[in-house]
Amino acid sequence: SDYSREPPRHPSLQINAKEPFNAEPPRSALVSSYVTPVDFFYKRNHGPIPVVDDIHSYSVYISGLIENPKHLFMKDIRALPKYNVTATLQCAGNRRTAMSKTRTVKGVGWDVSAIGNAVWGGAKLADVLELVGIPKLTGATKSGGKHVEFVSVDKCKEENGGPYKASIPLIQATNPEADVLLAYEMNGETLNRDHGYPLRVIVPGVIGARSVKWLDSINVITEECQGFFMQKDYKMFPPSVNWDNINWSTRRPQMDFPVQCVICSLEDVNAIKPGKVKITGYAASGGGRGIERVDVSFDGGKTWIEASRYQRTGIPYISEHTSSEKWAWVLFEATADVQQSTEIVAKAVDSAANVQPEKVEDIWNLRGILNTSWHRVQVRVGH
Ligand code: MTE
Ligand code: MO
Repeated sequence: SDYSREPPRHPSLQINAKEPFNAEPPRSALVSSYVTPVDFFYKRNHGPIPVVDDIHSYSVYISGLIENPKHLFMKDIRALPKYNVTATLQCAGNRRTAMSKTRTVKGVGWDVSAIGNAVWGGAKLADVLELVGIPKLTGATKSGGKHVEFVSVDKCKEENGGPYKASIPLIQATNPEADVLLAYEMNGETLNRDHGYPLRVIVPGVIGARSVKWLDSINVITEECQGFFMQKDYKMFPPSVNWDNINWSTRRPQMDFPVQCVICSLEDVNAIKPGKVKITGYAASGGGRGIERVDVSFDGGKTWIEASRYQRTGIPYISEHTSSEKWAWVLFEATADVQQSTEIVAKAVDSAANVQPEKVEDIWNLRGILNTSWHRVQVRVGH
């Protein structure tokens, strides 16, 4: 594999793996703006970054169990109505390093920043699929297509040198309200190479693994995609399953991500002066479920206060409010007087009243995915 044509990257990214390139920003970068700047958006790759030289000849081939297979060029996709969707993308492996501390797990180590919030601009997949004769809100095509598979052009060792792929159900793909995009812009700029130039899928509310970058083709198929990343990875197993007794076919591919929150203004261990401490962080839930509440404890979990939440600075967040961005994270803050060394803890509740698990041990799984345990940071107070 060829890593000689990787794009330039911001020097402050923490590199978790060099080839393929996997990196995350410092925690503090995530709470310095509601929309994560492209440079500070985590980069999660499984192979070298593809090079698309000729944008005019670039096309996405849509075929499979449909009546009118078609090559769509960028001009065809840009001719469709353009939507800007603010959506948080989170890798299922976010916070894996912390899970690995209880018992070793397999996978790239991530701190808490394998997540970002961006404004994605592009065409709705539901509109694209209409161009090949699939009406809105279709559960199955006449020839029995029930899933939409996205195939990339990158080369991954897990696929024996083949491309990265994933699928979502056809009913989600053809639902305009699901806001699944073929995105060519990120934060108002042309999508860059790291994030999928010239075109990527964005599946809001779902683990990042299904938002396929560098889209090459779309297949309408009967069963969900049989690729490695759908069938042999990104599945949630109970703590009793290990590499000797694992049976991948017993679990479904993970789709929606669960409720999550993280304190970003502090590192795992901090030295502070006694007095007022303001903490800030992010909270997000999958499936379009808003954040109902973020609880913060300044005494290791004995007592809790409710954090204030916002999506637009200065405007309080109300999860059922029509103007709230349902696919996007909320930022939160809480302040307390801290006079002695303690542990600060945060946990969120989503609009379906889902809560985060207290202990990472209870959700430990061999692939180290979906660590959503209460987030804890230690502060040592020096007088
Ligand atoms: N698409 C392709 N083609 N190749 C990949 O390696 N990684 C996936 C997904 N789409 C991947 C991909 C994973 S696991 C995640 S979390 C997101 O892209 C990361 O997107 P980002 O690098 O834009 O943050
Ligand atoms: Mo991921």
